[in-house]
Amino acid sequence: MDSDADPLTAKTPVINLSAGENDMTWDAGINNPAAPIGALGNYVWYDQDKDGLQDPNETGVPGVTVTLYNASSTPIRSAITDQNGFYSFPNLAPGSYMVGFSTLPPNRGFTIPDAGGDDATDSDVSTNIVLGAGDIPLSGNIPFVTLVAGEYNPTLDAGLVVQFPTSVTMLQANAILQGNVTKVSWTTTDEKDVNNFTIQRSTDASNYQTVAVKNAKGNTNGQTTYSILDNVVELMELPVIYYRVIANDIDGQQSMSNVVSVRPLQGDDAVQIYPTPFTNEFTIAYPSADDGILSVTLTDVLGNIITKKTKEIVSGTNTIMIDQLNSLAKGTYFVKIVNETSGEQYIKKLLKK
Ligand SMILES: [Ca+2]
Ligand SMILES: [Ca+2]
Ligand SMILES: [Ca+2]
Ligand SMILES: [Ca+2]
Repeated sequence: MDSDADPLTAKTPVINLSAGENDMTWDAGINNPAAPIGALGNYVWYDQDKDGLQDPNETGVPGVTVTLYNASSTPIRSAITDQNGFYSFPNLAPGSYMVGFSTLPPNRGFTIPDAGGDDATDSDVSTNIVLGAGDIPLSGNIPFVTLVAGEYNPTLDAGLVVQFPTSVTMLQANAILQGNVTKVSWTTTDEKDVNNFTIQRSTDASNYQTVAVKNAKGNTNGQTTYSILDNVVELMELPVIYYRVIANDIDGQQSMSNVVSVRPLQGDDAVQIYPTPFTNEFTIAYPSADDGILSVTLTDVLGNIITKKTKEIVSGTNTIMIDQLNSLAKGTYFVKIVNETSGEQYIKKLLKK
């Protein structure tokens, strides 16, 4: 057994490691009783399979701030993990030390500590874990270790795992009537341990019944869109049908979407748009049960917004005019009407002549 560490800096020469490699052959000996300096370190890595172990295919995490605390929990030094995820605190007198990790990459938490029974290949962060928004850790510490004279302890490691905010960050629903079938679609952002979705329907916006259950992807980074079809042939005489989507987590936690609606009856108490096709302008007659805010967005078939208007509405029928459309090219457009107060949405295809 040799010693690779420089006795003054307690650093080894530059070691070239390929991604994920954790070279255990670099050791620091205790062969210099005249200058018994200690050191500790040394690794922060992505624990991709979340087993708490440093596996050969897993890579280091650069840029993590590591803080060294003395026996009275006072921070005395800090370091940043290098491009391979390594850090070290050389030149340490014998004593008790604690190491903390902060400035983690976005949406990362700490993996399970002390897995597998080998301190050289596990993660040790288990105390002082400070949680931020969405219960995602901001920082966490390894419990105190004692360094004897000249000891080098490279086993103080931190494994990071993907951790998204609880449930889903956002659950946005939409509904559109296609003949006798409602297409209910919804978009999630950053799912975390979502089991499935319950799609519910109501005819009075108060009592809901489940009409479908759809399995979730479970864990996602970014947006995912789902949809189901609901046959409403027996409900076509109703003025309005409401829907909502509930995300069910594995642990039973739930998140609910906005309420959306479709209006099978294009009668007196439903949204009317005239004239269609339109030329320079069209008017929307929107019956509302309550006071609120209505937004109207006109888009082309690609979803590009032509114009958007917002208006305060009152209980009863409200009209809102979209004008100055003369210069618009002939063709198909969509108008999306959203009751910003109740969450109801209504989408209608329009023709410009
Ligand atoms: Ca692992
Ligand atoms: Ca351990
Ligand atoms: Ca360890
Ligand atoms: Ca290590």
